[in-house]
Amino acid sequence: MPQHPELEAAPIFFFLPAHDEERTVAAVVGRIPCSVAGHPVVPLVVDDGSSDGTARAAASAGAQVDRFGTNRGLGAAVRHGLRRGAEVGAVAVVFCDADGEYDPRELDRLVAPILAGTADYVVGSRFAGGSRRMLPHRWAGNRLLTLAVRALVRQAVTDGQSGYRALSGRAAAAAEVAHDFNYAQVLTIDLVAKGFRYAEVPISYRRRTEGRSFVRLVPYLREVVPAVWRTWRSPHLAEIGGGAGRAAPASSTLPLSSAARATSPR
Ligand SMILES: Nc1nc2c(ncn2[C@@H]2O[C@H](COP(=O)(O)OP(=O)(O)OP(=O)(O)O)[C@@H](O)[C@H]2O)c(=O)[nH]1
Ligand SMILES: [Mg+2]
Repeated sequence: MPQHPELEAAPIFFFLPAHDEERTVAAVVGRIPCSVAGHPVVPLVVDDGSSDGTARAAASAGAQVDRFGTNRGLGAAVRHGLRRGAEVGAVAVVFCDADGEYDPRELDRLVAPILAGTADYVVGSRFAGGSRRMLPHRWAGNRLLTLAVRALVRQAVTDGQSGYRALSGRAAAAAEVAHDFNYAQVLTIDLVAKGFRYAEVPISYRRRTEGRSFVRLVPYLREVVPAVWRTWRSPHLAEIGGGAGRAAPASSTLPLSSAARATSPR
């Protein structure tokens, strides 16, 4: 028997994509638990070409920092974080925004279905536990895109744009983020089409009070709609059960229809 079994356990890798978040990033890092269910938690900040002191603030709060020389976009930052988590052999790879909207202290909720072996991809839903305070136009945009993702993946998605998610190590290794701009919709389509089991857990949410949001409706839709279409039509996904017009093979904790089949992840 090892004397300190927690030191033997595979880590949970928790990264924050961050662009110009020097005012909030240290507090978010500071809320990341040191361990969950005996798994040490490794914090990383992916500094996406910030022009402020984000990297310094993150490092002083105790996170590793990977820094892009230029701003590549949120999708690129998340792709990088997922790859880093897969490389270290993490049992789960988790990420949330660096702006303080999500609470890293709820990490145990996010990883519980993965550690229990009942899901491979867990999204923290701001709506699963009742509606949250969100600006009306953001709420409307969220609903619209959530319904679109829900229709494509045929899972009971309630928050398609959540910025708080957890993936099993295998899901993180297999995930492909189709564009650099963001990940929200394409990551879900990619993983569900590959047969990874989807689940949601309720999370808390408070609106950003510092820094600057990168969401602007027209540029957002201009980037996201073609990327969603490309991901959904991908011949690669079609080969493995996803792709246009095919039923997603993954199961859900909240099945939309009894037709949803449960399959093992690849
Ligand atoms: N603005 C921006 N954010 C990025 C980029 N790369 C990484 N991020 C980080 O991605 C996370 C999500 O960005 P947000 O602007 O908060 O997006 P959002 O949460 O959908 O929008 P808000 O609700 O207004 O905060 C934050 O932690 C950002 O710092 C980028 O290229 N631009
Ligand atoms: Mg945010």
